[in-house]
Amino acid sequence: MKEIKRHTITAALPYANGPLHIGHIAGAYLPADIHVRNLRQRGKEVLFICGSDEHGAAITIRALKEGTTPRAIVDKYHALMDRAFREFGIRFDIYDRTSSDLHRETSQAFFLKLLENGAFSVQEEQQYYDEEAKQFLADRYIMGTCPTCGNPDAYGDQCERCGSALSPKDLIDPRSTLSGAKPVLKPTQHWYLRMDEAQQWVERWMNTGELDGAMHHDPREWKASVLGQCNSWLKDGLRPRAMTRDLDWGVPVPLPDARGKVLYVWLDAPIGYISATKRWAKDHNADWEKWWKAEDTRLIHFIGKDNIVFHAIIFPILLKLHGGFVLPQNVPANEFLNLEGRKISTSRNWAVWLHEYLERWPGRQDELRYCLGTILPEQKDSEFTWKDFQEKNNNELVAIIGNFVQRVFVLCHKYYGGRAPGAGAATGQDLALWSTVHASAEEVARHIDHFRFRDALASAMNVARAGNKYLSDHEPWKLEKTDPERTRTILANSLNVAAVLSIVLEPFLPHTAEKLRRMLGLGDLPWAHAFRSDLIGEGQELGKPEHLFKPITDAEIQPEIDRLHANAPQGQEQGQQAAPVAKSEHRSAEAGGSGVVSAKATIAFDDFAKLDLRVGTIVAAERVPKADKLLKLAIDIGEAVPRTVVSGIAAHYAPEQLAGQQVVLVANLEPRKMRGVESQGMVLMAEDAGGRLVFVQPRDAVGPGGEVR
Ligand code: B3M
Ligand code: ZN
Repeated sequence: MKEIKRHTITAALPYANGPLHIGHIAGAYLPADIHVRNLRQRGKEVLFICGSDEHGAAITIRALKEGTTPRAIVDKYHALMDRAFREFGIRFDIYDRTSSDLHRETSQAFFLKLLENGAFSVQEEQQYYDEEAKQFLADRYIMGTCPTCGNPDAYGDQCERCGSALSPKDLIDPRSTLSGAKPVLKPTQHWYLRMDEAQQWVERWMNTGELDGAMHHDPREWKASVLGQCNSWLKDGLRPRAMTRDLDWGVPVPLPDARGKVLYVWLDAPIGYISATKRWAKDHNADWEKWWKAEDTRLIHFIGKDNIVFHAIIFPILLKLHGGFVLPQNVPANEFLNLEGRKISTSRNWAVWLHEYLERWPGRQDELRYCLGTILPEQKDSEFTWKDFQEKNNNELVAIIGNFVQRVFVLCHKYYGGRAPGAGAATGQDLALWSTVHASAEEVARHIDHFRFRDALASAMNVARAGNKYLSDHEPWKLEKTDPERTRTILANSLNVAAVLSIVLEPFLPHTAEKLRRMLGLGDLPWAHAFRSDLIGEGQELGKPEHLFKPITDAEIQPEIDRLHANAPQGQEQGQQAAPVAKSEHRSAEAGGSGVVSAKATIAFDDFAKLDLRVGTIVAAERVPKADKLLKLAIDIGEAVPRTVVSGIAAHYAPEQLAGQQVVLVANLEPRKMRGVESQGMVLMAEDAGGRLVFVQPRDAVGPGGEVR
């Protein structure tokens, strides 16, 4: 692997169809900002890229719902997010947007190069068309009766009542959500990315780090959760994926025979990182290409877990098929942040919106940065509560950092007129102090390099803990009377610990670090200075003591908790856990939601007890003619004749893969005809964040007919 000369750091482009919430910040943006700030402290060449993702069906649907235009929606939320990021201290080099002309040109040129390189196969398919609205209908624009549970308002891609993955053609009595008319099937063609042809090299690259015969990266540095999700996709086999859509909002497909078609949002959005770089380079009269094409560039994508396969499989395939681009050295995706015991849900307003926090807690960005920094969902989902926010502010920020700095400054003003004292000869305790402080600074850097930002923040706090303990152990406020000389040394050391603290806090609490530097009369210091103990010279004039943090009272925090519950819709106000269901809203990756698990009304145990759930074994499977998402399964549940079940899994499994697969069957569901086949039950499937369906099955084999309860 070549010596790295520069770092291109991207953070997922948030959909411009709603405001940012703390889940977005903990998922991708705060980790990225910490990483970038520390790289800059170390003098590295860094470009930090982000922007609004302004295409995709979610935005057009929201515009329809609000009776406005996609342009009005994206303009509103792009401005809101840009301002919120800036105020919160997420310091991108550029926060761009994908509805720009430069992005359109960049994406279209990228598409044409892919076409030229043979990256696509063109496939014709029958798709629903609304003759009144005169447009083809994306899945979410079609509603109808769910073939599985009879829900009359199922969507073309999913039934939200029973969770079935559907395709528009499975719906009974489909209707267009645009005009209400019955849509007709018309032929349409789409350009499919030949992902299947990339299977081999992606597998090797992902698991050995090898690319084109050379070591590209060390896969041991990738998170197990990221490798796990990618490998489960690879195990199923990469399949061609449509890279164009029949939509009128997006980047037009630059081909004469593709009128009315746009690039699939997950094709154009990642290219948004490149067009943003070009925009930045134009504005700074710089070269954009070295940030994406030079082999000594390190590319890192910060994202949430519902974006993994798009950044670790699909975008690398696009970059490689285009040619000339570097591939990501790492994709350190975070898991999800929950809120007060429930999944954050934009649709249910169960969120702490960043712009609202900034309005209600002015000047207290770092209190939220700190609390989120201590609960980043790096290895598993984590939880934000307002009580925890209050306690961490009071017991850590105020009691450790605030207390330490305040005492040093008050004493230096009291004894030395606000000027730094000089240190005398160091004792063993002084040396022990500095060894702890410098070791903690070393740990901060090491943890950051491994994307362990929670640990890095804890190590940075250890610098303040060490200073606080040193003061408490030596009690200079008493010692001054009997040993002024020793007191001078203690306070000189303490001031210099505060100076090191201003360096190690910078990546996490930049507003506090800046205040501290101002109080100490320091400018920006390079990272290397964190390993010194002489940053504040004798006689240096000190700023006035400032309270870096204020305690938060119950009276201040309770309204936040009340507001959250007041905004939660009926059925959730008791704060009970939303009923966990197998399907996560994987559409967040496409529809700009927030990766929530759809919550359902609470049911009585007796309702559940009516279900007859049985373990079964698939003994035969075949496709259902003219239904590209349905398979007909023969499932043995210990009865004389295997059950016939029609299941919407054809896009996820080939029939020949399924013989012997154990499943859980809802065995007492009313039989239902689907495409002329009577289905005698339903197979339970779980959907992962990447949208893949996996079988719910017993961990160990269970004989057919085994009851599930
Ligand atoms: N907007 C998905 C999301 O907001 C998508 C990320 C694009 S990054 C190129 O979750
Ligand atoms: Zn249904």
